[in-house]
Amino acid sequence: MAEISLVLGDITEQRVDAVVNAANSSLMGGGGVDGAIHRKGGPEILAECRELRASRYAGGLPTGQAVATTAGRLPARWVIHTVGPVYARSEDRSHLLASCYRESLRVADELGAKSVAFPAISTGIYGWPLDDGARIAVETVRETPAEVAEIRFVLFDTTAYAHFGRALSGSTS
Ligand code: AR6
Repeated sequence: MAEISLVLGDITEQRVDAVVNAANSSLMGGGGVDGAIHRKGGPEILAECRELRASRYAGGLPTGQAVATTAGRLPARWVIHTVGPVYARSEDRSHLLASCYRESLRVADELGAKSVAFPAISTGIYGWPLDDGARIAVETVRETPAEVAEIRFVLFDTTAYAHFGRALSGSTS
C-alpha cells in the first residue's frame, strides 16, 4: 500500500518520478496546472503531446483516461496527462474523476514510477467542489492496487490543503 502525503506547493517543483497534469483532451496545453507544467517543462512535452495527437489520440484524450510523456525540464521523469471531467450539477460524473486517479496510477505502474505527485484534478477551471474532489481523490487512490510506493497530493493553497487533510483523516466536517 502506497504512502499518501499532502504538500502545500507547486506541482512543477516536485522531485518525483511522475507528476500528473490536469490536462484537457486536446493535450495542447491550457491554464492552471497544465499551463504551469508546459511553461516550466518546456517544448519537449508539447512535442510529445503533438505526436500522441497524430497517432493514438487523433480524436483527443478521452475524459478519465491518462497518457505519459517526458517531463522535459521539470525535476521529474514523466508527466502523466489526464483529463478530468467538467463539474456539472445536473449529472454525476464522479466515476470519471475517480478514473483519472486510477488510470494515472495504472500508467505510473506501467512506467515503473515509484513516486507520483497529483494535483487536485478538476477543482480549478473545471469547477469541481473541493470537498468532494478531495474525497474522491483520497478514496480512489486508497482503493486502487498499485506498485507505486509514494503518492503525494500537491495542493496550491491552504483551502485545498485543508480539504485534503480532512479527506485523508476521514473527517466529514
Ligand atoms: N501546482 C499545484 N496545483 C495547482 C497549480 C500548480 N502549479 N496551479 C493550479 N493548481 P486546474 P482543472 C490547482 O484549473 O480544474 C486547464 O486549462 C488549482 O488551484 O489546473 O482540472 C486545462 O488545460 C486547482 O485546485 O485544473 C484544462 O482545460 C487544481 O490545481 C482545465 O484547465 C486544478 O486546477 C482543467 O481544469
